[in-house]
Amino acid sequence: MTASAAPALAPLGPADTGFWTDSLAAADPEVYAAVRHELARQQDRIELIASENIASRAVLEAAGSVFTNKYAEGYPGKRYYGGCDYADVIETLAIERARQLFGCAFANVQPNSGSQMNQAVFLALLQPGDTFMGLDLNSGGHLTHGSPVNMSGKWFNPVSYGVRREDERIDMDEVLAIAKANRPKLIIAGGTAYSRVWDWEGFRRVADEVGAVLMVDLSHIAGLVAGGAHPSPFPHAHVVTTTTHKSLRGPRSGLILWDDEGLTKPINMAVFPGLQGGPLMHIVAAKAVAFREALRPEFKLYAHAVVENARALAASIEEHGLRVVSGGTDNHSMLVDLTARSVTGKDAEKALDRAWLTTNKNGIPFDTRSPFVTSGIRLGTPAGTTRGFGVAEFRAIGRLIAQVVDGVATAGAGGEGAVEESVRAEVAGLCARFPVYPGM
Ligand code: DSN
Repeated sequence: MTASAAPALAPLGPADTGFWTDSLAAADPEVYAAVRHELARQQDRIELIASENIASRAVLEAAGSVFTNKYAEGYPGKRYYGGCDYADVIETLAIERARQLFGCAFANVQPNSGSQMNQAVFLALLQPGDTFMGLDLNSGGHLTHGSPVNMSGKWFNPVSYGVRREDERIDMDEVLAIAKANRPKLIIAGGTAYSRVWDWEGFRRVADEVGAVLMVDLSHIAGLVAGGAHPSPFPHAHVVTTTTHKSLRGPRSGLILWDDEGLTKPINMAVFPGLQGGPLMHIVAAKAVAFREALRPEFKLYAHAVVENARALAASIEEHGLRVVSGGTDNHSMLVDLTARSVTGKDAEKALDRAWLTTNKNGIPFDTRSPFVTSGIRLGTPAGTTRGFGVAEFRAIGRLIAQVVDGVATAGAGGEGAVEESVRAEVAGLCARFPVYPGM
């Protein structure tokens, strides 16, 4: 195209474009509309996905702050960019608060996500091809703990432990036997769908027995540990990774914690420059805010309420005839086995969605169905507890879930419209009584 044929462009500049002044609504009505709809979805439906929560307005504000604009490669006091004064302030606050919250000596607050925090530990402590152990995905593990489709399973040599068939709990004797047979360099404890108390001390004994590093992926239960509602992995774990947006109720992100100074250089070097470039400083700011919130005494009450509510939900589900894997829960989450109802996780998730109960289909231990179909659903109480639901509300939610699932069992995948409509009305009533982001 010749210069003379170029279309006339409006001059770029604040006065003409509204660059500095336009709200999202004015600048981009389509994205704005989707954000409003998402807000309404969170306000009007009950969130039961065990890995989700409802962050405070302060966390959202920090995550949407001008730190979005800042490059701060490096670490506080040692950056590769100028102008990092305030980036240093927030990163130092986040580190100090994380250390205080989890009672450990060191923290790296830069991992952008759960996957990257785990990759960073692998990069710091393993060589490609090294053997490591993790909980099998089908027993409640995580993709990054050795799934064959994940980098952890492609570039390393994963060996899995599972749960016992009889009681669907981890068998520490089996963990020891597998470790002895395979001599892993690293053992991961922690998962995404295991609802019982983790025996950190037992895992450390196994790790010591075979000379392995013990890594705890605390993601799901970090908030419970921070609030004293689940035993802490310290001093047993050599390194702890955790996302910050699940029971911890912060922004979507990752965090690495450890005690031994000898791990500091390898871990920090692995996060930057090994794996990541500039940290997301707006998210680091939001992490600092979330950690401050979690240090408050109210957070202990929250963490204990999450567990009490999960127990009430599990009991209600069982009273209404559905089976909870392992017979109950000690934490924030549970798997519901739908096999006896001949309902798949996929159909149940869809029916519950129609009734405004948001869940996810999930494989159960020894599931014979594919991960896209599954025989179960996973439920969690962190988000509902944040909005103020207590035992009575979660008992009611257990009844509503059973009604919807029974509708699918009776009428097929399409469910029973009338049942789903009446459940939706009850959900609307509960949501109205416990508002989320009022006035937003
Ligand atoms: N996808 C998350 C979960 O739902 O548990 C874990 O990364």
